[in-house]
Amino acid sequence: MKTLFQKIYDGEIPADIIHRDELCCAFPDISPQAPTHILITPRHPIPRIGGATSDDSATLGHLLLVAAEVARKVGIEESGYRLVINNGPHGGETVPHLHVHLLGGRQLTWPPG
Ligand code: DGP
Repeated sequence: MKTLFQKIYDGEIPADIIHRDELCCAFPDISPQAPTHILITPRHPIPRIGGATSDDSATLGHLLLVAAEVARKVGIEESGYRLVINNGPHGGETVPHLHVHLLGGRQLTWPPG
């Protein structure tokens, strides 16, 4: 069965795709926590970063490079941004298909809540 984010990659659930390639896609989060809040997610589901293996190395590296490329594309490179991966219940993970949150467009605080 396809995950939610596989359905978005395949166009079965609508999203404004900002970037798509053979390994991943990027689209706005449905519940934005910042003026810019974009998810970058692999085409093939890795449930969470804690379950990734060395076979996923290239995909994981690619996700980070695409996140930086998308940040440039949407114009938050200069002002700054944050990349987040939530893992497990205490980490705030709600969708069990690995994704990188790209957050920006406002001053982000530290530590995160
Ligand atoms: P996390 O809590 O880290 O697992 O992040 C999951 C994110 O996915 C959450 O910020 C909301 C977002 N989300 C959930 N359902 C949808 C959807 O159908 N479309 C989009 N664009 N985002 C979704």
